[in-house]
Amino acid sequence: MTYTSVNPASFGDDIATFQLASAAEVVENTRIAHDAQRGWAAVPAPARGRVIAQVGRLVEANKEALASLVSREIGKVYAEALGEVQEVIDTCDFFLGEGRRMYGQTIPSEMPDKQLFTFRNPVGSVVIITAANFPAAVPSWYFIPALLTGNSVVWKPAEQAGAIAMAIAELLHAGGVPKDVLRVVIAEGEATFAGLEAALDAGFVDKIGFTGSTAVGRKLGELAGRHLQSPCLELGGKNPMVVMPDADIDLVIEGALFAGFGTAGQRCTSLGTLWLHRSIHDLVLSRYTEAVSNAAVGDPFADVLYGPMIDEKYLVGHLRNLDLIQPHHRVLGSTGVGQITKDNPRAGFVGDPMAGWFAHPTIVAGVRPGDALYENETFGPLVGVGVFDSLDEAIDLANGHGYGLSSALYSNDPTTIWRFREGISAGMLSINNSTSGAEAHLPFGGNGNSGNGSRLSGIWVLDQFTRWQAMNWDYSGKLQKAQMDVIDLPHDPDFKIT
Ligand code: UN1
Repeated sequence: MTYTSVNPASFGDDIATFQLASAAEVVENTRIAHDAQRGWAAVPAPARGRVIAQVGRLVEANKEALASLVSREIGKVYAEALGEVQEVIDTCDFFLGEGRRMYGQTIPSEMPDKQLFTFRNPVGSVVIITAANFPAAVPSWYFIPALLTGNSVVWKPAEQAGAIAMAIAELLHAGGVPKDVLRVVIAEGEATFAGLEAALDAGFVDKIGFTGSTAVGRKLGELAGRHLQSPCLELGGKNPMVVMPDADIDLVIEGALFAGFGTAGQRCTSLGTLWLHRSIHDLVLSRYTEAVSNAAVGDPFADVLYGPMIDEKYLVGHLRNLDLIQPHHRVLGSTGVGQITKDNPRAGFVGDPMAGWFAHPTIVAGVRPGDALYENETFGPLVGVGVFDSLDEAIDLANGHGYGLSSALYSNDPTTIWRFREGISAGMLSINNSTSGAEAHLPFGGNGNSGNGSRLSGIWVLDQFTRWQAMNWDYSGKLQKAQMDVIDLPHDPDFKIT
């Protein structure tokens, strides 16, 4: 079976055709990577760090080419695609030095002539499964630290982004990562799952990393759990943005526009619901509606807020979410709802709407708990708007759906900011900034329906791809027994100052 990825903004522009791997081929790839892992782990970590440095420089030298492939294959606006590639470079830059750190500790023993140590060991062979919306940056959050710490990697990218994955694999191999240590396998979900299950049974996989939907994350979590493994799961979000009466409204509009509709809302960090204090609700809603109505949508290589949906499947998902709109809601933000076509046009559209999978931006006002739109991630150009009266209520609304990835607060009051920080259940919060756009060296990840508490990026991801090993070294020449050969120095427990 083959799959052809097609430019979602320009039908007829076929990007690449791939042979889809069977479950058996998935297993075979994990076997090869598993067999190669020990050799890779034997390369000194600073030398692996140099490979990461070489990869970073190659990605930098190919930045425009890779970004334009990202724009062509998944329709991401070119300026954002450049940012996405920059995130790969930043990740390489962060980890190239980690090869010379990867610190362990020396710890005093409770006994004489004995010393204690810790070491970080690679977990082994890793399978990573990534989504189409961040086809370069998010995978690099996995494979760069995984490779640096001595793991081998089998990467299953989304098939919609297959050419991007192939290009990145070539850059990794050109940078010095051995071919058996980093393997790309393109397969459908079912074959991937079946292959992964068999590979785990065969002992070829030591860790699963997954970025994608909460539903698939649950299945992978169950599978990993049966093998006593803790996967790295980065799942959906219903990211709230809370606007207090003292907020800078210009900043709110700019932030909510980018957070809600940048990348056509197809980020796991995209704005889900904009919560407005009652005293400013009508003003902000009308200004937001105006900004969204006037935003340019269309050709991702033009100066637009967003381009097409990643592919037809994502557009269909968005159309299905529009069915969740209820009679008590108000729909705003465009000259139509649903797919942008000749007959359902978007004022000011840039390019030919019939050439791609484009969707109108949709604001749904009047969202409240109990609505399907309150509870479900929508992953498309749809933003809910709701109202609150107090900060405590806003925090409850922001947490109440059970997702906990990203969040934002617009306020300049320190007490409000600290109360929000303490109360919000999300793994990430932005103050006076978009819910999206996390920097590549802060811990990235969520809680509740958004993940199992694992964190990517920065020093925190090291705990995903290494395991602590504890060593004790006794050079006393006799068997000293911990907790039994206790050293008691003489003391006087009844002593009092007279
Ligand atoms: C994602 O959508 O899976 O914080 C990741 C951001 C990006 C990453 C998003 N740096 O919006």
